[in-house]
Amino acid sequence: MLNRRLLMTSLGATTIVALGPSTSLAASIKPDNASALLVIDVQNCFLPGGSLAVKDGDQVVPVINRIAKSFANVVLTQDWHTSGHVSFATTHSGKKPFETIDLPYGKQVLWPDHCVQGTEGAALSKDLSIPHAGLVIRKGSNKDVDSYSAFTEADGKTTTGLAAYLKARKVERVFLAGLATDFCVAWSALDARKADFETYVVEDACRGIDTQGSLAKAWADMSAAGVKRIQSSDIAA
Ligand code: VGL
Ligand code: ZN
Repeated sequence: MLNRRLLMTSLGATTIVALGPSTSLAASIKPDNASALLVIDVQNCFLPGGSLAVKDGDQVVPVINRIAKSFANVVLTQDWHTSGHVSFATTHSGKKPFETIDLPYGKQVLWPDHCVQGTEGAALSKDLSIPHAGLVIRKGSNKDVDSYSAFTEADGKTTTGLAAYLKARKVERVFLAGLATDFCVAWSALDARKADFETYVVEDACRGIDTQGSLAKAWADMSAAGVKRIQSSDIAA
C-alpha cells in the first residue's frame, strides 16, 4: 500500500505532494487497554556472545524498550530449560546442533545448550528497560518437551496459562517482539491466533535464526494464519 499520493500534472512534469499527517499510515496503530506486548526471550544466550546467538539480536532491545512505553500490558518470556534438556544436541549421542530428530510430539531441531534455569545465559538482557511489565512466563522447563511457544508446549496440549491470563485481563490484541522470529516468536504468534487473539508481529523488533529456510517458512505460516506483519513505526507512541 502507498503511504503517500503522487499527483501528476497534465504537462508531464511530476509533482510529489505529501499529504498531511491525517492521511499518513505511519504510527497508525494505537495500543489500548485491550492490547498486550509479548516480549519473547530477550535473554543473554540469544544475544551476541551467547551460546545460541541470534545475528544482531541486541538490535531489538532499544526498539522494544521504545514501543513498550505505549503498552499498559507487557508480558516477558524466558526460555527456561533443565540441564540435559531434550532440545539440546549434547543430550543425544552422535547428534550435532541444528540437526533434527523425531520425538513423540514431532520433529525437534537440536540446539546448542542454552537458557539453562538460573544461569547467566538464561537471564533477561540487562539492557531491557520495561519496569511496568506485569508477568514473566518461563517455558521449556519440562525436560522431555520443548516449548518455543509462550502459550502451549510442543506436545500441543500442555498450556503455560498465558492465554487464560490475557483473557482474564480482557486482552484482545497481542503484539509480539523479541527472539527468535522463526522459532519462539512465530510459534507464539501462531498459538495466539489459535486462541483467537488479533495478532501482530513487529518485524524490526525481532531477529531470526534462519536455519534450513525456517525464517521464510515462519512468515508464510504466520501470514496464512492471519498474523499481521508490522513495523515499530506503525505503533503510535
Ligand atoms: C528459541 C531455539 C531454541 C527461541 C528457543 O527463543 O526462538 N529458539 N530455543
Ligand atoms: Zn530453547
